[in-house]
Amino acid sequence: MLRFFVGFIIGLTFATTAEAAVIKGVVEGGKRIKKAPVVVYLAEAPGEYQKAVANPTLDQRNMTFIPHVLPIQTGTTVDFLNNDEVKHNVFSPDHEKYNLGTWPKGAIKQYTFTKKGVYTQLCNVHPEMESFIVALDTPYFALTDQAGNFELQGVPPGNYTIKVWHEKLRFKKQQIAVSEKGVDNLVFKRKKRR
Ligand SMILES: [Cu+2]
Repeated sequence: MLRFFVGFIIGLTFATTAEAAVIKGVVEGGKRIKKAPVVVYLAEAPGEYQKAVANPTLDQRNMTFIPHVLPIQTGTTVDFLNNDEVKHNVFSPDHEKYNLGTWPKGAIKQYTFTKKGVYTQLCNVHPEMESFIVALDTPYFALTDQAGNFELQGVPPGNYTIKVWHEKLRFKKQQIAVSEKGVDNLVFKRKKRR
């Protein structure tokens, strides 16, 4: 009985590890990716996954939104924090559109993103301020580093459409088969202009 039980536990542990593959690759976007990172994500994935527990923060500091690109899972509430001595505003002209108002240093406003899509973040006090919140249907997304490298972790094996979002550049989506061993060296190339 004990042996059976130990075997069962080992089996469970193995099953858990086997369910989490890693997808690694690079987005070839050159210098533009240094300035603005790329979001790499699985458009759809089966099963139920946990919602994000902690609220990510979109900071307003030194007259800039930080981070410049914030990928989130739909259902996530984002904290908008003003860290500057001046008042900032936050509004988005995209999708259901919102204007969270204008508030002073140290104050936080919140918004919950229920629909997928790209939401441009703007400040009506400082027109040069701009950033992007990218709301996605799955928790499987990652930002590239400055060289364009990315790593999607905890992906269950299966067949997926993997996509890339950048504020200026366009890339071809890809169909991939993910095994327990994961995927290495996935390369995204820019779409050719017509
Ligand atoms: Cu501002």
